[in-house]
Order: sequence, then structure tokens, then C-alpha cells
Amino acid sequence: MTQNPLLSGMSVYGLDLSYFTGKLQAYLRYCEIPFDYVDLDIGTMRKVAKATGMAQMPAVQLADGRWLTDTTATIGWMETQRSGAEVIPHDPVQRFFSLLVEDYADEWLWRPALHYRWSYETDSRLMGRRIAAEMMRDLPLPLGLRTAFITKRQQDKYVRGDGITPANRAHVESIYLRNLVWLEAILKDRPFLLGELPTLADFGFMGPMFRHFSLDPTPARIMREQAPAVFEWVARVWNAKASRLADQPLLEGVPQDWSPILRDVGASYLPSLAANAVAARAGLSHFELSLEGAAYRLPVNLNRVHCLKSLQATYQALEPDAAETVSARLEQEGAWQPLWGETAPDMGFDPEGRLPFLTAETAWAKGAAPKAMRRSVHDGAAR
Ligand SMILES: N[C@@H](CCC(=O)N[C@@H](CS)C(=O)NCC(=O)O)C(=O)O
Repeated sequence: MTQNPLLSGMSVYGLDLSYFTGKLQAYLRYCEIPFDYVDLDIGTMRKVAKATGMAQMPAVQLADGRWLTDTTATIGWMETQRSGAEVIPHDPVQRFFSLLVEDYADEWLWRPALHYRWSYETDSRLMGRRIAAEMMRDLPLPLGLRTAFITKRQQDKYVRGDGITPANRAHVESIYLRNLVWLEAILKDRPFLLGELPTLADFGFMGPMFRHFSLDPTPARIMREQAPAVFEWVARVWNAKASRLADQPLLEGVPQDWSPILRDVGASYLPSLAANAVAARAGLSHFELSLEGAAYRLPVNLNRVHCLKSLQATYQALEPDAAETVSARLEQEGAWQPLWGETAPDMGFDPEGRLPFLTAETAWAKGAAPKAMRRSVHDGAAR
């Protein structure tokens, strides 16, 4: 249990149905870091955007008044402030691959998660109604109107606007279905992805698997039927406590049963990050990508330029021995060349390296990306 006063008395601003809020809540619960949970409405979301420079959730406010944004950077900072069972593995090779898998879960499962929520009628009606009644509760409009508005906004932005078409829909769904198969194979033999303790890889996968796939009606039914061990793992991570697991071991190295995930990182995720970076450098709003026979026209996403930059920098910071082991494994999985397919351009995000402590003044360099491209990280470029 943490004794650090900096981690006492924090508030977490989020939504009970949000991907990244669920990920951070699972982490804080595991670390037994107490927090006040604030369910966002439109007014408090504006306050968060003003304070952090990012219109995204979750956001954390510490007792000393400072704000944090971005779950990866927030967890990274919190890990430096607490003791007890490690969430970011000490072993540099495990650390690199946990970060890589977390990034893949954050970004590459986002599209299928949003697709299942907003493309299926049962799911979109339910979640549209919930957002209208919960997050939009401070808007003086009838509930039906709020529901219609938010449902259309989410479909425009996260289905049509995120490149999902009737022609590539089955491919988008296959990203979820294949991850269920891979995770089921891992989790039938051990409680967490890297052994007896949850790590960043588990919390990363909690983003899509918890608030979306295990709870939205259509993907949840698939999970219950096809991947009961994954369904059980979601609850296990949610209920895990560092103080109870402190003496438990991680595996040595990165297990072979991570290979299918790492191969997908190399075959699809890293190539999409590289194509996104090329388009961002050229100042384009969209780019085309063909993956496993599926054609996509995707909006440029500035956050994902930052993702590629961070992954490359994480590799470059490794000591020679660890770097050799990491590159050999990436090579084995077909992910080494794709990691270096493109050098991530500097888009002016977080120019002073302050993450997670961003503010409206420090989030973007002066005159960086146009406003329409930087409202929130999962916004694509101007549409
Ligand atoms: N990389 C960020 C992503 C945060 C994010 O995209 N959150 C979503 C909700 S789960 C959001 O705020 N979206 C804004 C919107 O839909 O306008 C993190 O790790 O915190």
C-alpha cells in the first residue's frame, strides 16, 4: 500500500463506460491508490480540457491541484511514486514488450471496440442513451434529442469517420476475434499475461476488453461464448490487489504465447503507425492503407505519431544487451523492420516533455498542428 502523500486525495474525472477511464481505474484499484471518482458532464469535461489542454478522459487532479492526462504517461509517473508489486516490469526486455503490447491494445483495438459499440443497433441504442443521460445530463435538451445527437456524433466520428466501411467491416471485427483467441490461449494457463501478477500489458488490454468488449452487448456475448477465460480475467484484473500479490512471480522473459500478438503488431499496427506518420508529415488529413486484403482510408491521428515516436525512443534507450534481445524477438515476429519503417516527425505535441502534466499552454508548441487536428487524441484530422 502506498504511503506517498502525493498519491493521496486525488480525483479521477471520467465516465463509467469509457475505455481509458476503465483502464486507469483498474490500475488505481490494483495499486490501492484511493481516489474520488467524478463522473464527467459537459461542464466538467470543458474544465478538464481547459486544465490539461486535451479534450479527453480520464484526467486526474492531484490534491496539490496539478492535473494529469494520458493513461500511459499517468501510470508511468505513478509507478515512480509508489512501491510494491511492479506494474511496469523491472526487466528491460519485459518492460519494452509490455509497453508495446499496451500501445497496441490502446490504439489498435480502439477501432473494433468503437465499431461494436456504435455499429450494432442494440449496443448503440443502449450506449447512446447512457451517454445522453449521464455525460450530457447538464444539457437542457430532451433526453431523446441528446441520445440522437450523441449517437450520430459517435457513428460519424468513430465508425464512418474512422474509415470503417461495409467492405472492411469483417476485417475490423477480426481484430477483436483474433485477440480473443490469442488471449484465451494465454489465460487458460495463467492468471495474468506475464505470470502471477498483472502488468502494463494487462492494464492495456483492460481498455478495450473491460468497458467495451466485456460489457457492450454484442461483443460481450461473443466473449462469454468464445473466450470465457478472457471474461474471467477481466474480473480478475478488476479485483486484483498489489498487496495480496506482492510475493508472486512474473515469468522469465517474454513468453512464446505472446507471439501471435507481436506478429499482429508487426503485420498491421506498426505499418499503420508508419503510414500515419508519413501522412502527418505531409500535412494530409487522410491516408490509405491495405491490410490483409482489406482497404482503409484512415484519418491522420497525431497521437499515433507520438506513439511511434515513444516506441522508437523506448527501444533506443535500452542498454546494448537488452536491445539485442528485443531486436532479435522483434525480428522473429516480423516487427523489427516495421518499427523503423518511418521516423516519426515532430508534430509539436508536448514540446517540453511534460506528459502527463500537460496544460493548455504546454500541450502543443506554438503554431503546431491546426486546431481541428488536436482537440483530443482520438480525433482524426479535420474531416
Ligand atoms: N491516450 C489517451 C486516450 C484517451 C481517450 O482517447 N479517451 C477517450 C474516451 S475513452 C476520449 O476522451 N475521447 C474523446 C471524444 O470522444 O471526444 C489516454 O491514454 O488517456
